[in-house]
Amino acid sequence: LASSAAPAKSPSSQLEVSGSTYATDGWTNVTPKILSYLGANKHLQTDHPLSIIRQRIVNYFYGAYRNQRGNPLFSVYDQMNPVVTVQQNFDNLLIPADHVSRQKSDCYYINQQHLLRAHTTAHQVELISGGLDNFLVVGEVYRREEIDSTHYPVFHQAAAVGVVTKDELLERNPGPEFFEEMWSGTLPDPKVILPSSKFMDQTKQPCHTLEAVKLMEHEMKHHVLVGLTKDLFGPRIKYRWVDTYFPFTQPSWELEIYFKDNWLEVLGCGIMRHEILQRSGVHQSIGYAFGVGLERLAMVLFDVPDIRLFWSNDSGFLSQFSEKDLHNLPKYKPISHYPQCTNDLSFWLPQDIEVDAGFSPNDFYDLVRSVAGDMVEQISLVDKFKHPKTGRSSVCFRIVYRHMERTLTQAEVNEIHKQIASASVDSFNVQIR
Ligand code: FA5
Ligand code: MG
Repeated sequence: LASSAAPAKSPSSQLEVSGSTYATDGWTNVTPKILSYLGANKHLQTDHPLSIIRQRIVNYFYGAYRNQRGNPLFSVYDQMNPVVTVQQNFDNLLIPADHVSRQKSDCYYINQQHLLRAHTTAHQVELISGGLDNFLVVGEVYRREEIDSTHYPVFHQAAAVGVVTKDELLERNPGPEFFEEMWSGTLPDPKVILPSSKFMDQTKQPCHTLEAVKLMEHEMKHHVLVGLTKDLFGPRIKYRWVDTYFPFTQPSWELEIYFKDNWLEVLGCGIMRHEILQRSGVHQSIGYAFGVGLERLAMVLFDVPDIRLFWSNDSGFLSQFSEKDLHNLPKYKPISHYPQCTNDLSFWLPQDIEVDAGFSPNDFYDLVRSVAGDMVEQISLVDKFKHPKTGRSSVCFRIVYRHMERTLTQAEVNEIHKQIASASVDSFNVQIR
């Protein structure tokens, strides 16, 4: 399937990304549009709502957690290079080689070895190996995603790790002898790659006692994360914990917040896989880790209805936020609501190509982003059809156009729609119906 129009390849098959040069290969799927987000640093921009959220999170950690000398326990890293290796983003975190999250259809690869980080957890192992035990990593992450009001291909995360030694945990919770058993006889062999923790006991890892896990779980959920949630949203915020699975934590949970009549997932967390600590040179310790989406928090805190607004340069949006008053934050006032315009696009895929078998909807979404940018509010795959005689597959996408800052004319939408159609023909060799 030819998609020459999409990836950002130069004729020399090299790509320059934040000052370094990378050879492109069959994995390269970053687009110029996506690369244009590098260095935007919305989380560091004065008066930007994402920067306000970052400061609120950092202030909470600085305020609530101090070491014996009274210094902040957590160190903060907010300018790490978003270009990471496959090892950082996946291998170091025990993400199995065949895990879906590694697929080309889900990540932005620079080449087979490098990608734009898909989560800020990608920096976890290098920081622990460097000797840190409590830290936050804040930055933007990149994922090939569907298009709707709560998903965007570039968004921001704060990922954190809190590691305590056996002795520290003992000191905080003096008493029972069960801690002696905490790292008992069944320590994992660090050289053995475990297939996937998905099939293991999700209540705890074999090397941990239930008591140690429960103590860490309580510390993480009810002190650190509920503490943060209430600090941000006030004591009456409605939340719930949902059991989940991550390859790098066990057990694992998600925190959801009730927002606009729906449960909105804001973070993932869990007890760190012991192998990760072991391989980072940390042995007599247990840790928790979490990763929270800044846009999701900002949407709840400021009542921002659409994730695209965080990329708006409109002064009507930005002037509503001020870093001067971090604890008395205004709700977002919609500048105005511009009308939507909906157009369908149907095409025949090439012979023997089907949805998710040679044609990934995420490829189409990237193409739309490259052509139409933020004029598109939503896309959905509304129909799939296989012709009984020719065997060819046809798809229909419904594209909802709405600009955040002005009214689009029907002529303008038709023109962009036509450009999307012809770019699809060029990139995917499809036939418009
Ligand atoms: C992760 O990225 C894990 N690294 C989190 C983690 C860290 C778990 C450490 C355990 C230990 P997930 O893909 O669920 O998990 O993303 C975490 C959060 O990022 C989500 O809860 C959500 O708030 C936010 N998020 C995810 N995808 C998007 C998106 N497309 N747009 C905006 N926010 C998103
Ligand atoms: Mg999730």
